[in-house]
Amino acid sequence: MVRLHRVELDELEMPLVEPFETSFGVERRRRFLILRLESEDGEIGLGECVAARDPLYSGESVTTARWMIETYLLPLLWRQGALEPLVFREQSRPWRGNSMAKAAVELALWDLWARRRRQPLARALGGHRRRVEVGVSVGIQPTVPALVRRVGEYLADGYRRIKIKVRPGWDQGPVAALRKEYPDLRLWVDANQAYPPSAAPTIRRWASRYGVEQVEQPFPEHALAAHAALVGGARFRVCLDESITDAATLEAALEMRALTSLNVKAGRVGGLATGRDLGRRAARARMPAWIGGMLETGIGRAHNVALASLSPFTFPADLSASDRYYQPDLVKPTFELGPGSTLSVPTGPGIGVEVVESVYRKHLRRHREFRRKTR
Ligand code: OSB
Ligand code: MG
Repeated sequence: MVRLHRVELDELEMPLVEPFETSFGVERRRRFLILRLESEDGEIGLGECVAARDPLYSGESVTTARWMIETYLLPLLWRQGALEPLVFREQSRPWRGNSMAKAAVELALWDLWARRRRQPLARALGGHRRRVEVGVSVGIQPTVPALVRRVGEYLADGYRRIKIKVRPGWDQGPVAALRKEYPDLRLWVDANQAYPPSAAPTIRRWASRYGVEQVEQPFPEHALAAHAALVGGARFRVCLDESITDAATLEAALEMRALTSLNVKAGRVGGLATGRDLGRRAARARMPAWIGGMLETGIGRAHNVALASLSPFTFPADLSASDRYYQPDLVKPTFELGPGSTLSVPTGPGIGVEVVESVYRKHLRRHREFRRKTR
């Protein structure tokens, strides 16, 4: 395979359409890295890094991801020459953690790999769906009536599955109000680890009473036993997000029956190949899996939509239309909500979307370029 010619590692900051509040904080503007690889034959590959400005969702941040990419991962690409995503995954495996940094590189390699074959990324990954079912993840709102109104707007837009962020003090009230206003609503909640294991009985009570279909990551990342205890006898699904970082953590959680639904994010698990593998493992265990989101721009969204086109991912994804996050988005064409609460899977080569240079330049905060050393 051809060698790497040039790399750009950019830091951008983009305002979200509205603030996104979770149990771990509020994001108003998102800071993130975009990696652009260029091969010697002039093909490119794009990857978005989902590490946030601060290490709140996981231990990684924009700064640690930049350091990891510059110090360990790029030297690997220059050395190995072969720009194969699966080779990269094996060669970067000895370095622990840093999954979001690894994923950014792996995503860019997949895009490059698929573009060089003139193949849509979805097909390169083995996906078959032309449209993927999606929902919307709604942040904590200032008041319950504001939440009910916001959800009503998303339903009017055509979203058919709503996930709300919860935390102690923002759970029962909001869920009860939504159930009262929208009796048929397909409702999920996500706590991002905000509850102590002792909260299990109260969570069970309100989730059952108000017909919550799925409770995502109520307890801390390593509290698998607490999640298993909640699974026992629950009428709702218990979904793991932060707890599952690789095949080993998924197998351990399956063994313990600590989950009944799996959120897969390429960034959290180190890339698309591992995300696909986790989906297959879930399917083998007859466990529904679905693709989560990290407020990506159209670049990361395109990778996520491609992954969501694979058969194990049967539950609606946390991948909403571009205008739910950024206006305008970084890419063309943008992602639009289609019939049946779906996004269509791009059919062009690679991720199938192109960067809008004017938007990109407007939000660019830091630019670094690396080239192959000529001798
Ligand atoms: O836990 O799923 C999460 C966003 C940032 C960090 C963590 C999470 C989320 C979301 C947003 O829920 C999903 C999306 O991108 O729409
Ligand atoms: Mg989550």
